[in-house]
Amino acid sequence: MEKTFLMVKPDGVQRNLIGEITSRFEKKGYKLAGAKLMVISNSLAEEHYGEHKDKPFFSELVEFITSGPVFAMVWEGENVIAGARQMMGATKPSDAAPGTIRGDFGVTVGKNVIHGSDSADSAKRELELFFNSEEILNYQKDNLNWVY
Ligand code: RTP
Ligand code: MG
Repeated sequence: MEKTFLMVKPDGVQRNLIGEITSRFEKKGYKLAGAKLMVISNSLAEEHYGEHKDKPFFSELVEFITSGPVFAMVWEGENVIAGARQMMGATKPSDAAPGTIRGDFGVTVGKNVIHGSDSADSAKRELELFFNSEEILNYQKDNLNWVY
């Protein structure tokens, strides 16, 4: 089954949104396969956001994402990579539709509450960066028979 990497950013953790956000993905019918509260090191942040290293906001982005705990998660489901991106909403909260996470909880682009992998390649890369294979669990959830 497809997997993606999602992360409640430091602003979402501070604003008590871990429960709200995980609840949305659970209710959708995706399966949580791994999760941890962690502080991202500078080198991990620079690697994770490497595609943006030449952008003017890069240093601000690294500073923000390392500024406090994040809640890193592995979610599993059919088309979960694209589906989770839809549930997150547009990068800029001002463009994000109501009903999406960024649309409902974000105000500025710099503090937009959640990260999600944007393609199969980035999901694979980011999952390997953040999780060991033992931290990604393979287990049965019988209620998923009512999703699929
Ligand atoms: P993310 O990687 O965090 O899930 O966000 P995304 O795919 O929706 O957006 P991306 O283009 O990958 O940008 C990564 C993060 O950089 C910050 N950003 N700031 N100041 C700016 O114009 C600007 N543009 C992007 C955002 O926090 C964005 O989530
Ligand atoms: Mg991105």
